[in-house]
Amino acid sequence: MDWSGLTVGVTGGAGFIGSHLVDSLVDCGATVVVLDNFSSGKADQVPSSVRLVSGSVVDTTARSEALSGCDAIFHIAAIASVVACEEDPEKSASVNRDASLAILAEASCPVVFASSAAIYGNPQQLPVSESHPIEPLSHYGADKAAADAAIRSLGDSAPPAVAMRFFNVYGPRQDPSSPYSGVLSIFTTRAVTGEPVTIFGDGLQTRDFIHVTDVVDALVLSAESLLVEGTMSPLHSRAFNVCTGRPVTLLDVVSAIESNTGKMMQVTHEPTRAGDIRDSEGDPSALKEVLAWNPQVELEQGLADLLNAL
Ligand code: UD2
Repeated sequence: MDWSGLTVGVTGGAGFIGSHLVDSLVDCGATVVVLDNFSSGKADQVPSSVRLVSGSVVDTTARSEALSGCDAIFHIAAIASVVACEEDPEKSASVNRDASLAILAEASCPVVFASSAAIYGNPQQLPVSESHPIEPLSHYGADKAAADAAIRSLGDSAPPAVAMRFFNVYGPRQDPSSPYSGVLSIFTTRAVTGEPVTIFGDGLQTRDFIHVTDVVDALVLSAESLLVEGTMSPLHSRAFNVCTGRPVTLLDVVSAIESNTGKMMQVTHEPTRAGDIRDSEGDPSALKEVLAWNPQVELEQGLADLLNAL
């Protein structure tokens, strides 16, 4: 779709997922406004043509400055670390839940919300489809679940909105520097520097890794559906998994990195992290039914691209 003439607000647009989304929207011709407080985002990840509003999503004035008058809003900003949210549940509630509910209440245009697989808690069956019970194990999951539920309870008089439940997103610009960074950003960086990696547990836990470009495609296509069809869109007032349905073990990940670099990684094992989910595998079929979307990036290719860029 040609987005020329449309003004689009992206919260968290300077961060890992948000900045890739902004690049894509700019390529589609949109005029983009980013609201980011740079707690984890970086201004140099945002194209210079984009208006940057520096502020938090909890700040009513900053929200209004960035988002009022927009034709569509992508609400991506969050405290994305489960551990950080456990350490400061009040902050998680205010950023991840209350600000999201406020954005929904204030919006007069389509809203695409970044929800999370964390809302499901420990899977009761695999793959996890959208009808799986919502039983978050963490404050992060519970706060995302509150906004996800608010979207699913919207009626047809509300502006169109959808919740997109991200599984393990990876790709360029994911910060490897914290112990709670995405495992692929840590492992690829260390494979290149030759530093050892730690596997928590036996390495047979599985994750459904999805490349950030496939996530961005899902976000843009979902917004297009809401813009064109409004509340008649099959996405309105619903939630969808954003995943590949192709889980891999951490040991598979290490092997894939080793065959790419031709070097053995130094791997040590430590006990399983508290609260770690053993297996995660999403069912992407609902999103594939409503959008012309199919994840394109195979894990081997995504890892190769990451390693080449380092
Ligand atoms: C992901 C999300 C989190 C939340 C959660 C929901 C990321 C970065 N985090 O957490 O926000 O949505 O899913 O279930 O996407 N691991 C190691 N060594 C390391 C780092 C990690 O063995 O150095 C393990 C870790 O114990 C886990 C797996 O790798 O078993 C994936 O860890 P992660 O932090 O990348 O993501 P996850 O699934 O805990």
